[in-house]
Amino acid sequence: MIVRMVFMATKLPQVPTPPGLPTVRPAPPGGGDAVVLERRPEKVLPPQMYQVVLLNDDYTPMEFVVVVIQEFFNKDRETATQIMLKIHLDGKGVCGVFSKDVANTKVDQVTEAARKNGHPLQCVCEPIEL
Ligand code: TYC
Repeated sequence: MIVRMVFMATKLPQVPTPPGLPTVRPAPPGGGDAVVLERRPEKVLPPQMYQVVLLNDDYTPMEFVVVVIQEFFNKDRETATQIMLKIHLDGKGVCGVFSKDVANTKVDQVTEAARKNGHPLQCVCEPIEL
């Protein structure tokens, strides 16, 4: 005698629905085979961005800071000088805003250039408030 087992799905597959697409739910009692499509609101946030900041100190030459800002943050000489003077007067200044990876790379590049040249210049990145 051949026994044949037949399996039938009794539940809808529980697959997470991407944001913005309707969620498929089983019909309410008495609804037969019908399904209910439920719209979920779109909630995609923009990526967190980071500002790269230079800190003032008493030893790094102004000229070196201006060149760093020009070379690593693609600013013209005039803008770089204004940013350097702001840092010198206020203690810190933003040189650019980037995604997390790019911001961390800028910090590493600036720090390496400063140490190679014997300067204590500090460069950090901070998440931007949304
Ligand atoms: N304060 C430094 C000086 O007088 C210049 C300086 C500016 C250093 C900006 C660091 O991030 C800095 N030589």
